[in-house]
Amino acid sequence: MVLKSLSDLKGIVSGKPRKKLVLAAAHDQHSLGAVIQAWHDDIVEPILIGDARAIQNICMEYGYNIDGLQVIHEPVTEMSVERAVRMLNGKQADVLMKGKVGTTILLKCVLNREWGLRTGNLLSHIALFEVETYHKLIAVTDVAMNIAPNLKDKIAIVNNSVSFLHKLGYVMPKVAVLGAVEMVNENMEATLDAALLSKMNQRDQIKNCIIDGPLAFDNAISYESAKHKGIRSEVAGDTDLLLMPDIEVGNVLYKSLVFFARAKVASIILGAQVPIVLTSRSDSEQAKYDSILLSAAASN
Ligand code: COD
Repeated sequence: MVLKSLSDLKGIVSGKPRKKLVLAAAHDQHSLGAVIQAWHDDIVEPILIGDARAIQNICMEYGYNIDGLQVIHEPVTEMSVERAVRMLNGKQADVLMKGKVGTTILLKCVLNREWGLRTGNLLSHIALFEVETYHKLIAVTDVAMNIAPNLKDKIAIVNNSVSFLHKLGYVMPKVAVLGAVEMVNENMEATLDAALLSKMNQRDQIKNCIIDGPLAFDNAISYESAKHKGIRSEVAGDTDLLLMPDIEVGNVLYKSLVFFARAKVASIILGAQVPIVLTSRSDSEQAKYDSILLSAAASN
């Protein structure tokens, strides 16, 4: 199966039981709007942790009805995140969502050794983009958590992403490992890692996907461009997942797709005890709603 638009995610979650979602630092209008919509659509049952007065004020201003929802008053941001994470660690809910709090604060709580959401695996971020100029959704990893992944980290990131894509119905996702060029250049580490990942895939050391790399961005997403350069590849021009060399490249691509190409996006953290909805504070309410859908699709 191949997904063409983020609204296809609704088909995947429909009929599944509602997920209990904890919104940490819930006093944020876009996050509240998205969560309440997902509640009305029977996708989640939210628990709001944050500044209760600020939450009430936002709801009054925007006409959100939260009667019947559990609201836990915790005005100190760090404490509201800690309470949310502890609740998930205690298996009292299924999904964590970031509200009005910085990414680093949230991730550090998630990684807390005592009460965090570690599993022993590497945690990684995945974003799914709907871009008008591409024939299907395209996933990008890691644009928000792992800063400079080494080869071992990249293997874990691919495995996290591939398992997740299987949950969405992909059988053999096509993975392009990006570099600045499509040839191995001994001075460009990203191309060396890409070649190793491809070979590991050929030898079945990384399974259930087709990996090719290094590929430059143009030949990863354009069949014409790959053909023009004489690249023979099952992945080129038909990529499902782009593996980024590092967070800077990933984050710039993310923002370029959203701001220049007006792409729609949904994103979550994988590999923790539960899926974590982690969108940028500048992301739209729609992006937050679609990310909630994605977390429900990822949740067991
Ligand atoms: N998965 C599992 N464990 C991890 C991971 C991971 N991805 N990252 C770190 N750990 C573990 C380490 O093994 C170690 O035990 C502990 O956590 C601390 O590791 P450090 O010292 O490398 O990490 P921190 O705590 O300084 O930072 C972890 C962050 C995730 C906060 C850091 O990597 C980070 O800031 N990432 C980028 C976040 C960001 O700014 N994104 C912006 C884009 S919107």
